Amino acid sequence: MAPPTSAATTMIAAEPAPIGLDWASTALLIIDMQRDFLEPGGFGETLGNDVSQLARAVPPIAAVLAAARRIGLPVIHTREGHLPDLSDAPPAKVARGAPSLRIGDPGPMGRILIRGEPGHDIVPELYPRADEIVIDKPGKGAFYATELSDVLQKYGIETLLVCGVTTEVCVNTTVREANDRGYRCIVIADGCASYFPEFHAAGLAMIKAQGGIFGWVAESPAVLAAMAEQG
Ligand code: C5J
Repeated sequence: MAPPTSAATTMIAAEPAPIGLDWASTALLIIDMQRDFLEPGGFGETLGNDVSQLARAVPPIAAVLAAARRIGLPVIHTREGHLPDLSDAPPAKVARGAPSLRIGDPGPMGRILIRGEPGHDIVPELYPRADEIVIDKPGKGAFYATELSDVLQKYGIETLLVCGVTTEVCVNTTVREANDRGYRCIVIADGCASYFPEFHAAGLAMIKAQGGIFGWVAESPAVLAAMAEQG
């Protein structure tokens, strides 16, 4: 994929303030839109969550993904999961809580949160194209124990459009990691979701508080409007 070459600055309506970006140094980062989190029988449901809460993020992400593909933005999908032998799964993570099935146990979509299993895959509506980047991550943050930093450097990325699930866990952790590494994150509010609507709201509020302590928050129509200016 070839990123756009224009160095023009586009403004996006966002909170706490509008933000200008250069599409040539911007990527779309889609966090963990996996069947294990969104569909019944996966990791999310084993933890007792109502997985239907996450479906609302799919249409906004699909719209932004289509626009990103149209304007040639680098697209990066992440997947949380572990190696089949669980060698990258901290015992403290596997043992945590009282789930109906633990990480690695067989479930209706294969072994829970294990790479290569059907549940670990990305939902069909947002399925990565062959030329898009897929980062497998063992943790909540997309930078921990992954090649994401190298990928962003390779593409000369300075700004990330971030969406996915869940707002307060993997999206928030990744945005905080990115912020500490010098990236500007624009979080697409309606392109994120949580099993807990109040945590979704709090997760976004934390990012944009204090003048944008971790980044910016924008709605997908504002992002799409800015992308439409590009082509
Ligand atoms: C969680 C995630 N919630 N992708 N993972 O365990 O947010």
